[in-house]
Amino acid sequence: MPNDFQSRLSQTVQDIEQVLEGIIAQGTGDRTRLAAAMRHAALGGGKRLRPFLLVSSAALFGVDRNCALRTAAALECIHCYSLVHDDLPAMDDDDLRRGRPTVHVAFDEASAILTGDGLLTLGFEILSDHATHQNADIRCRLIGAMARASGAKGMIAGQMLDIEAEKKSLPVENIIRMQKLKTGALIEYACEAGAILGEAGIKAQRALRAYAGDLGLAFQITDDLLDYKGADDEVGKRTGKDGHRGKATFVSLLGASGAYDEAQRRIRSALEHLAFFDERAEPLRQVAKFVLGRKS
Ligand code: GRG
Repeated sequence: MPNDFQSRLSQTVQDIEQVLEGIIAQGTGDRTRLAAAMRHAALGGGKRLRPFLLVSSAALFGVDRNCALRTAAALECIHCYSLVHDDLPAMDDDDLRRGRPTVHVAFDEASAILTGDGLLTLGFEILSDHATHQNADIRCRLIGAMARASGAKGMIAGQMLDIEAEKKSLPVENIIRMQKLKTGALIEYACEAGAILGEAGIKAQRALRAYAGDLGLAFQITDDLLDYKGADDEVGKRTGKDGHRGKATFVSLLGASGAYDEAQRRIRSALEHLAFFDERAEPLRQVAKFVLGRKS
């Protein structure tokens, strides 16, 4: 593995692309319209931040990289499904994602719903596969944790709170609660899955959970900041939407500089939680700094 952060990240981007290509071809029969839409949604774009967090967490415990990459591909399928459904007219009604037309624009609305459904179920199929981990107990733990993170007590609950919050003014504690579910749950899963694969001890699990909790919030704050001051072509999606919709965000509550200060505070705290680990946690330290300075 290369040593510096950018090379490590690009290596993971390439590896995940390859694993996803194979899995989508295998899982769909390849030449169908559904396969084309799933490829559009999941391949050739995105920062692959969650996969990077997962393989970097797993590497702390010397987990086989192929197992980590397959688990990371499952997580990315679930993340991509959430983006496809979030972009639908009934949700955020977006026409641009990862610098390309969203799935319902490039295909049609019904295809986008099915594409999301296909990616969601494919994610769980990958986790249940013997090739992901030979130990059935570990596979069950990965599946249970994924269901909790992505389901009605995790990401979906966060999305519902987000929809209900439109045009309301919310105290910062409620925004934190909503964002911990909507965005944080999958980021926390990335680190939790690394610990499950590595059969980590309780102290390591706690340290990783606390790190991921702070990182998830910092990630959401930088997302709000990009929406506030980023440009569509640089960010790869429509910006300025939160203000337009009157959404309560970290920026609307704290102002841009207050929000940035809060993101910095969260990143400092995330780094403190990593003090438990040795130099093998360096990629996790670097990704925390990357989140603070990200431009997309
Ligand atoms: C299941 C409909 C449904 C929604 C779930 C995750 C989510 C809720 C909606 C996604 C919309 C969104 C913009 C959320 C804010 C933060 C976030 C998840 C941004 C996108 O993640 P990145 O920046 O995207 O990691 P890439 O394209 O790099 O993978």
